[in-house]
Amino acid sequence: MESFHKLILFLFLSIAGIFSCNQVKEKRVKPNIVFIFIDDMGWKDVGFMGSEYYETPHIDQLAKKGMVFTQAYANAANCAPTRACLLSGQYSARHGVNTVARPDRGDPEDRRLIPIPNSRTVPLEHVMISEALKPAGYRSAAIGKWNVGNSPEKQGFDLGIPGSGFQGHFNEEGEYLTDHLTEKAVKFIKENNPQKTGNPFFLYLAHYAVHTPIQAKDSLVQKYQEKQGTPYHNNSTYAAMIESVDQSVAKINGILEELGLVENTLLVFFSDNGGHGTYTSQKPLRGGKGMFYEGGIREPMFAYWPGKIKAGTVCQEPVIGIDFYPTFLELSGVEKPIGYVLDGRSIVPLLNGEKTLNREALFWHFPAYLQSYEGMKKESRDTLFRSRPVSVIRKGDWKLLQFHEEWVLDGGRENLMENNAVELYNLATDIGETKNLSAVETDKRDELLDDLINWQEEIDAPIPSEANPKYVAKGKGK
Ligand SMILES: [Ca+2]
Repeated sequence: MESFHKLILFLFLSIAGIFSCNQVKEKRVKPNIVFIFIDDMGWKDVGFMGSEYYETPHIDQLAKKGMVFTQAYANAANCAPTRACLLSGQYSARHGVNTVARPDRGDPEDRRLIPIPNSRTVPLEHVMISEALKPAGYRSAAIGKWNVGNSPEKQGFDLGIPGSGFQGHFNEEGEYLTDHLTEKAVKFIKENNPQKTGNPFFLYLAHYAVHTPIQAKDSLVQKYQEKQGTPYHNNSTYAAMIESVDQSVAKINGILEELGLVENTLLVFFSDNGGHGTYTSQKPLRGGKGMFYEGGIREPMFAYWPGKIKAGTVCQEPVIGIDFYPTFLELSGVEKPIGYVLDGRSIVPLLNGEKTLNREALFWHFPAYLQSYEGMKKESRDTLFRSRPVSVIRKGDWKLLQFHEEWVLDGGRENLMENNAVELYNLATDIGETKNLSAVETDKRDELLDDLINWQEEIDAPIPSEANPKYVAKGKGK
């Protein structure tokens, strides 16, 4: 009799075990995704990347309990294209959002080429990540800055909450935009708690911080006014803006903890381009927002998912904004939309502890002009522009920049030793891009150039090639 009871108990426990295992499995197949996207935050603008002035204790804590990426790249050096690429999973050449607003910034007399017309909108036929996640039942919200035309709702988000009613970072009631968006995000998480809805959620929280205008809450600014800055970080208002971002991350993680969701939620922290050179510095990287040197495109990033991503890990593999789309698809178990091209790679193997994706190369293409401004002139290629039309390849430790003005107008490949059309850097030994090796490492230069030109042809990247009749040769401000 006793053994019969034991048998029944054993069977009961087995069935319960199988059931609960399946539940765990089922849950893990479709994790919640929280993507926290900061605007214009530079590579060194957080404690976990080494700032000794800005204070980001909550961000640092999560970074430490997750995986830090030291070579995470934005797809562009400014807002709109980087967002368009990330949300569509495609390089700029496919959707045409190459820059912010006009492609012909700066003085017409200083531009040697006619830039490629820019699109301000990702066309609706491009399937954004929010749409692609729908078959897996995701409830999704885009909260904050959008910047890619149409509306989030037209691109598959269930909810879009812009930062309307704010002039700069405050509204008439004195509410601070970062706090406002955080509250909306917390509300979304509460209302879409999968334990109640049965559906996972995808939160795309795109802060307007720490973009200009540099404005912060007085209560935080004072603390930094009293604190000794460093040669590179010393703007008290900018520091206070960053601290508000830190508080936002703390609140988002706080609600996930309160609701018991952290173990089934991937939280990613990322920025859209380099920091603004007037207010912060990416040193030892060269340059900042608007440039295709590392300071303009390398971003602070961590991924946090307790129990899934090993705590205290650092990933040095280069990753890029277009990788999030296939990453989220893989985690949610959804197939890529039929016939849709994705240019990125899933970083799930990296999150699982693998060291490399064995990817051939990363690319950037910028067929436009971005004028310079005070604070950035020292580190750009010339003092008039942060960027002139340029294409870039990163392959292994090497990075090559191809400057289209010299390429198109000064004899291209045949004249490389004289025309200064390419720059080549070894990032392993020269992270600050100080030594142009294009005239020395000619084999490596040619290899990267071949790859870059092949890629341009494959993706049909539009190359500015028409000389600007308004151009006046008066030196390039070098
Ligand atoms: Ca930006």
